[in-house]
Amino acid sequence: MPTTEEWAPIHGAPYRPVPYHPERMDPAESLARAAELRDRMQQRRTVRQFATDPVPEQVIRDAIACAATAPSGAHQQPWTFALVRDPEIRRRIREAAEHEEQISYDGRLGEEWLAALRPLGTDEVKPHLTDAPALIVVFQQRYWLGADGAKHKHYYVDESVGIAVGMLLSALHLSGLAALIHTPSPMRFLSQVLGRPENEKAFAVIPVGYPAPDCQVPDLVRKSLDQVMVEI
Ligand code: IYR
Repeated sequence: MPTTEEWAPIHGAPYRPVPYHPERMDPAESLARAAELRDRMQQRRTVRQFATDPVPEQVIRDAIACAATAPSGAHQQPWTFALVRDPEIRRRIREAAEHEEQISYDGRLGEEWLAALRPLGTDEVKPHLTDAPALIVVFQQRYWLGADGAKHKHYYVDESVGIAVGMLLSALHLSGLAALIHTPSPMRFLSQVLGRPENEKAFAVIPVGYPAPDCQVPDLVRKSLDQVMVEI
């Protein structure tokens, strides 16, 4: 488990700012880039049917590096991204996830939740966990351990990890890879299967790969800009 020295050189240190002067982008270029990013992000779809083809591993590493630039509460960076490629470990994750999902879809979720999921076509069978060539299991670090073994709180952990995962999904998509946020519930088995320390709690399992040749997605419509934005 990380100690003060290993991860938190700024903890308790005085404020010592450094200059930050990024070159200002020409507004015309800003406009063009924003429009292009908007259109490319509009094409992102959550994929549940993956090809088993391998993906360039460095793309995944770079996407995780992008995610790890996310802002976080008190800059504590309370995340761990476990990259899982081993087929046997993926098989065990699938087995445990499908066990929990079976109970969920058999009634644990409740009628209202099941009705909300119906148009998405999800069920307890999770082939993506073994078909996709890689899984990124994201853990949130609820606290950190000081050199003396004392537990220290992390701040805004849900928000910080949520932002990092958003950046991860964007980076993967813009690098040409498909992904899925999978949240089997409860997720405790992930800590056991992956041997993670007790300060870490699983946040999501993200299969990453290429869509299968016969991949299908639900026919969803996104809210328009004026449905999601208010100008005040
Ligand atoms: N975790 C389950 C159920 C599920 C819940 C929501 I909210 C979704 O948007 C999709 C699925 C599953 O992974 O099937």
